[in-house]
Amino acid sequence: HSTIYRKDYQVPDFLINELHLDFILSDKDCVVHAKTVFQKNPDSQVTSGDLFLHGQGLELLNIAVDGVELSSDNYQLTNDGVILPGMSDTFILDLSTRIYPDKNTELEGLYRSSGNFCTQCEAEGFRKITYYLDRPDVMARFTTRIEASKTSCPVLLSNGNLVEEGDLEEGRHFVIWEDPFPKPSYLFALVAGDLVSLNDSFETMSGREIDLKIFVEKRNRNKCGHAMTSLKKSMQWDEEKFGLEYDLDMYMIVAVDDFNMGAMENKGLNVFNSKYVLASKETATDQDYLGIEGVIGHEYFHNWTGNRVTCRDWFQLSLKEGLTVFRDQEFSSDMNSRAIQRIEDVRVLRNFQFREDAGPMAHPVRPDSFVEINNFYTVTIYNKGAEVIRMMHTLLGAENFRKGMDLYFKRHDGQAVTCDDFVSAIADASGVDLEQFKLWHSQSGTPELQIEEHWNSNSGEYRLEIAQTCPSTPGQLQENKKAFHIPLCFGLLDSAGKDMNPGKDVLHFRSERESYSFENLPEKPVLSLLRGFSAPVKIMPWQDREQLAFLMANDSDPFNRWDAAFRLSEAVILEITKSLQNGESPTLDPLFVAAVKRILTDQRSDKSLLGMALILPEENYLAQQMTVIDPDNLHEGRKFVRQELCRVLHGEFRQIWEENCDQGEYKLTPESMGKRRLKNVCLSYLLAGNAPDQTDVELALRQYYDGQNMTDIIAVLAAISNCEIPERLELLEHFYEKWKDDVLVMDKWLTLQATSSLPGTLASVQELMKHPAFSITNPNKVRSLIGAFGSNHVCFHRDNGEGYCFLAEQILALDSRNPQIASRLTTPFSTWKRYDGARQVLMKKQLQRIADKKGLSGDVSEMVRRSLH
Ligand code: BAL
Ligand code: ZN
Repeated sequence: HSTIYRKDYQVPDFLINELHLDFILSDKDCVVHAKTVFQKNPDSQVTSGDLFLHGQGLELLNIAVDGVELSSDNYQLTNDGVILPGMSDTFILDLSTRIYPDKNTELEGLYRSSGNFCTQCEAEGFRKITYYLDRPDVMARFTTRIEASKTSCPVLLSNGNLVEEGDLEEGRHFVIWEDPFPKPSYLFALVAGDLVSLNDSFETMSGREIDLKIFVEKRNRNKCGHAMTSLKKSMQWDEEKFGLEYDLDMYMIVAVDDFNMGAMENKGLNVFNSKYVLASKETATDQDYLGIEGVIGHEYFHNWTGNRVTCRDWFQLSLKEGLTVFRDQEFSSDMNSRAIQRIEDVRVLRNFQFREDAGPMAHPVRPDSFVEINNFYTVTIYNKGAEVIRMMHTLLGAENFRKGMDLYFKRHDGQAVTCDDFVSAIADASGVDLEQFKLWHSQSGTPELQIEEHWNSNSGEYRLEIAQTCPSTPGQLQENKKAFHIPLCFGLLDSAGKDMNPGKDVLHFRSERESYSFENLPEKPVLSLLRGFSAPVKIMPWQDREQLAFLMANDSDPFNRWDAAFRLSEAVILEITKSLQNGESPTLDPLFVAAVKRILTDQRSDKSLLGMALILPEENYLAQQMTVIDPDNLHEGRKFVRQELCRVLHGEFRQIWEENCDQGEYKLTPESMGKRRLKNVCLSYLLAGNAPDQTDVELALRQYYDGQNMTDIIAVLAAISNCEIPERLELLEHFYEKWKDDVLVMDKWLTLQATSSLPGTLASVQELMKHPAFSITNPNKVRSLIGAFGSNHVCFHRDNGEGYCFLAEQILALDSRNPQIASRLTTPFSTWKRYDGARQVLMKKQLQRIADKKGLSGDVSEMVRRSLH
């Protein structure tokens, strides 16, 4: 498995104008004819005329150049493609290959899901369909003919517009699709099967009528309404916010159950994991509804940021992913609650991206090298990439940012470009200097800020000293890193909680150390720093608990009110954990209890925000804050805090639950979702103990059995899942019987059991591996059971090492079947050096065991080798 470097990029030697594909589908195989029109790239320096085409796992049937069939001495097959020597400047290549979609377990290329044919080509799946220049900077016009049996595949779809269809002999039929927009091969898609569609239409801002179709299996037809509504909202939003209109006559979405990713933005024909399409209030939670809206938006927004303007090479992946995540976050903020969206996005960043940045997989938003590109569809490329775009938005302001986007499309429509091209367009349109800012693309790691405050009560001068450092990351030493340009949104609060500095609210922090003075202040301010989380940085704790409690109650920035609660909880839990480690009996800080009580008695604020403020930081996050991670005491510490809060504030939790328990009709408004969130957080506190009050258990059972929507029902199961009481199994059994035929609901059932903190969890996960509700061939099931167990901090890290052994076994078993999914499962091992010596030995042993497997995939090999290095 070799490493590919960004610095080695070379333009392609040949370009492709047109590609005519013909798929002959049958139950046993698929024959693919590809007619490709090549021309020498005038920009290429290479003169030999040798052409290399990518190809993997293909059975080559024949190959002809300009109509003349080649004998096998005229080309050379290699492990990863074919070499055609001495080609002329223009020629037509005719290729036939045979592939076996039924045997494709990797779910990359052409495969079958529930009997239906579908494709996944990003990043390098097209080479599993035919020999081709499978790289994003080769953009061609595709025509796709598909033929298949009318009974098993009544629906035949590909990119673009349908231009012809008809019947053939022996019960077969064909279609021809033409995509007028040149595209890279990773955006190709084909779907063939027995599907029904929900149809609708959208009138664009220029008055064009677009047909919208969502294809699903017949039984799911009544669960597509929310996806369709989300699609129309996305189309409208992109017109209003960015002036971007849809460009084909039809927009199609297909939902399949077996999918490695969340969804895929193929031109005009998105293929989705059914998890991000199907919803009804009985089967989907509020979170699911929001997830669907976000992902539908994300794939739709790719039509401009990704498809019309694409990436030059895969090192530039964040060009389209960071930007498109930023766009979907903004869309969701406009559709729902901006503050809640921001909090959720920052939780993902802190829990997962900061952890990635601190471990062996740390890489810049624009990486310099990789072995397997599939390993680089990461939280860094996506979510930190989005933060980088968000910072540019902050630095420029909305109006200038829009000008920058307009210039980007004007310059680069129809091209394959780089992250630098994007920054240049933004800088040129706004006149803002972004040279230093570009370090966010090239330097990996999370910057750390140190804060010092100085107050002179005589002169009324408040001085803020800020220093930045960025720890060493693979290939980048701390001492060689340069200072980032960090936009710091902030406020200074007076003792009544009012902002003292309205107007001046962004500090441009650009050197290693800077000092900012504020004069003539009537009193010492309380600093609200990094409002809205204006940069993806870590601030070393510097405020005392009184200040945090004050910010929780008073900050005008809702994100920072929540963040103050988060930081206060973090400090409290880590302190309790330390006292447990020292064998002391812990006590809960009354200041913290009072702050939580204030939340519970706050009648004015947004309920969703109050609910959010009550959710304690996750163990996986808190672990990252410890010098040597101690999973057991951390778990006990966090549990102690929850139980103590429940004991001291029991009446308050009960009251809030009661006030919000009767909801009436299920609505997806921020208010309704907020009520459910607050009520269900309170429920989780009521059941925080191993053996909760029987009256609280009864109240939970009432919510479960009377529940009219999945949000409320799952909340009960989640809350009870850590209690050692018979009702836990009673509900799990009841839930299974009720929902066993719904695969997506069964995913939730698996996850509830895999994430329980009870000691028998690993044993029940092992039992569930044999259960009919589980299937090792389905990525959602693997993520829901095995992946969820890997994120169960206390159970995965049990000191007997059985969790490690189990996960390693599953990775090894999955490696040959589906390397992408196997590779994702390695994440919990990546932080092994952060644990105590005994656990390090146990984890390292399992990593080594995986690394030693003969024929290990490049995907898994890259992950374990980086970890072991
Ligand atoms: N491009 C892969 C799936 C997505 O990010 O939309
Ligand atoms: Zn994307």
